[in-house]
Amino acid sequence: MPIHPTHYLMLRRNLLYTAMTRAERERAYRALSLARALDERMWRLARAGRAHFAVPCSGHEAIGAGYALAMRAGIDWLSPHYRDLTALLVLGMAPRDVMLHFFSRPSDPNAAGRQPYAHFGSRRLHVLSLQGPQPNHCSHGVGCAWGSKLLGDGSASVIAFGDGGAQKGEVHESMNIAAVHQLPVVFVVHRNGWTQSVKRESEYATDSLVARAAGYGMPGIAVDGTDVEAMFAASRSALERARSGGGPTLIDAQCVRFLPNTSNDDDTRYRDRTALESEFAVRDPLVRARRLVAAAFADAVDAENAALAQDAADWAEAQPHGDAQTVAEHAYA
Ligand SMILES: Cc1ncc(C[n+]2csc(CCOP(=O)(O)OP(=O)(O)O)c2C)c(N)n1
Repeated sequence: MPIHPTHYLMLRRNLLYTAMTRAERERAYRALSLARALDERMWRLARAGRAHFAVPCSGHEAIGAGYALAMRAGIDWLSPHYRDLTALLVLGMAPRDVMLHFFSRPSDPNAAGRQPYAHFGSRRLHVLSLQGPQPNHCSHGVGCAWGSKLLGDGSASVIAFGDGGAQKGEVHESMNIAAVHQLPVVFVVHRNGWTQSVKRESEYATDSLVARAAGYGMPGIAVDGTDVEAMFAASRSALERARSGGGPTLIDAQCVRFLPNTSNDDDTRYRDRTALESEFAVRDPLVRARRLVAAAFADAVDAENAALAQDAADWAEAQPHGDAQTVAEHAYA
């Protein structure tokens, strides 16, 4: 058998993996519902001109929830994709902190109000700072995983990026060096089939990206990224492999980007919203996750999260703006 056979696993509920416990399902639903409530509120606020930039995660929620639930918060490390709000929430970011970042207030714990929304980062939560140029954080994440190996501290890293970003040399170099040094890392591609307004066919010539794993000598797992249980199972097995010295894995998580690329984008100019809405009706990760919990529980959580999102937005918007005199703080030069 080759050293690192690529496994093409199409994970199906109750087939190849142990399902989540009831507590894990409820935790997952809570996170997906909170991410959706915050996402929708940010979208409306940006559209209303109350904040300058929103980066929606609608349709991507189950991917980040899957790996964040399988990570050990404060021990493992995340180099997030910018649609990773759910992962941040699971790892412990409070809704008010998300909104401080969204409103670019100086008390924003992600970027001290210096970066547009979705440039996540938290030393406390072990989330590496996300850079504007995509996906530069991949090599930073590999450096972090290399550090874990050198220290022998048993921590693992998750590095997430989009399928457009996956066409950059940065990802090739990151996956190659992670495999060469058998680093404790899980690469996750959020494969929504779009790079802003550019469709998949113009970015890469294959239906999926999982086969690339074999080229680096690591296993690849293809998973339905709108199924939080499948995402959790894939992440858990890849993280266990990383922690036990087995080296890196690539997870190809297919999903639907339901909203435009950002609040600066108008996707009606390049895709058919009616077809998208039909697809999302069956592939909305929140609707799918609802089936994993009791209806009364889901209703109560949704109501609680709507109130949390409103409180977080109202509170953060009322926080003081930055002082122009401090603009150069946190800059190296
Ligand atoms: C180097 C670089 N080029 C272009 C951009 C502008 N940009 C921001 S998001 C984005 C789309 C990236 O698509 P993908 O990686 O597939 O992730 P998705 O948005 O689909 O989740 C682009 C081109 C950027 N941030 N960095």
